[in-house]
Amino acid sequence: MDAWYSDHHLAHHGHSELFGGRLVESFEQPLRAERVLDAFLEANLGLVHTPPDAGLAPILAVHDATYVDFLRGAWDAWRALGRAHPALPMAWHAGMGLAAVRPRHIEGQLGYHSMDAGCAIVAGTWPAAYGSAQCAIAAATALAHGEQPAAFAICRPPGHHATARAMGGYCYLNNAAIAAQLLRSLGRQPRVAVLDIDYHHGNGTQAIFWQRGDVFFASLHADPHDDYPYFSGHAGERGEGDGFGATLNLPLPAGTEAPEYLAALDTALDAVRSSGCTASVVSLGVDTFERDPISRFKLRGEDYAVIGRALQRLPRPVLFVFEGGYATDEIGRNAVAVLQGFEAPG
Ligand code: OKP
Ligand code: ZN
Repeated sequence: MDAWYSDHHLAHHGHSELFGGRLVESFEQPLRAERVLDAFLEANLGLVHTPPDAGLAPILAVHDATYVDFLRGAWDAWRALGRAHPALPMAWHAGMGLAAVRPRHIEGQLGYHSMDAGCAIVAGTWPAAYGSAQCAIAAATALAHGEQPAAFAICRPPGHHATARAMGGYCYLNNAAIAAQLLRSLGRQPRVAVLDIDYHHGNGTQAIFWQRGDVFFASLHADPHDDYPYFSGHAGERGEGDGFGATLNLPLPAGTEAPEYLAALDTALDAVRSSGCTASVVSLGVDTFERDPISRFKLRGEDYAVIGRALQRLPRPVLFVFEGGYATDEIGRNAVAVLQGFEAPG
């Protein structure tokens, strides 16, 4: 399978996050995508393409125009206050019990358009998020044209926490949702599955397709009672309206190891297979790894090829979209092991 990679992500760096009560250098680093690219090239799995610029239209098919305008202009508005350090939100409307009116001030807009203090904005953030989405768009376009049965979008920053109008959890644009939407429209797929195997619940993807029956969302993740994103991903969340039954959440406890993980993955794959989907997007996070610095599952390096093999059951074409994973020494190897397992003879 071929991969899509944009070096615009390199300019999104030097940002901090609020972590354990301290402002620390973000765990979400440029090195992450570099490691994944290196491992993909080393494994000789296929070509690496730079995505062409497909414009804003596929992004606006998922995200609100006001949110996209905010992302594009946030750094300049922040700079206009005389600030040269990264922008971070610090006030949110949760719990005020009022329909939030979008503030005029950039500080208010940062809170209005975010769910946490994990998404700093620097000069290179918009170009990086845009380039990351373009990787998913180009890979989905290649699949829609029937060129290949599978593709890999080496996205950075990641996307699955971003909703139609809010950033969060290092995510600005929801690359997986944009790709799924594009497969629906461009690829004329009647029903598309998004399988999210990042350690964290893909709240953004879930929210975007919550009321839609044409995109089936299944996710394996840390139980939100105990882990980020805390307010989304419980087993009882199943979608609404036309989307009722098209969301499947399989929360797992801290300390989860391969046997329980693979059993849950089988449950998710059974559901995807009976959902009538004819194409799949995998939100591929490898922060389920035992040595991941911010996560608490216990998967080992050798488990990732087994996961990839299990993913052979997904309806094709299959688009892998890179999400999380913070053990920089191993994320490349682990992510690529999933792809190798997927491509291994059945
Ligand atoms: C993004 B992705 C845990 C702090 C969590 C945000 C994590 C965002 C993960 N103590 N901070 O899903 O990998
Ligand atoms: Zn994650």
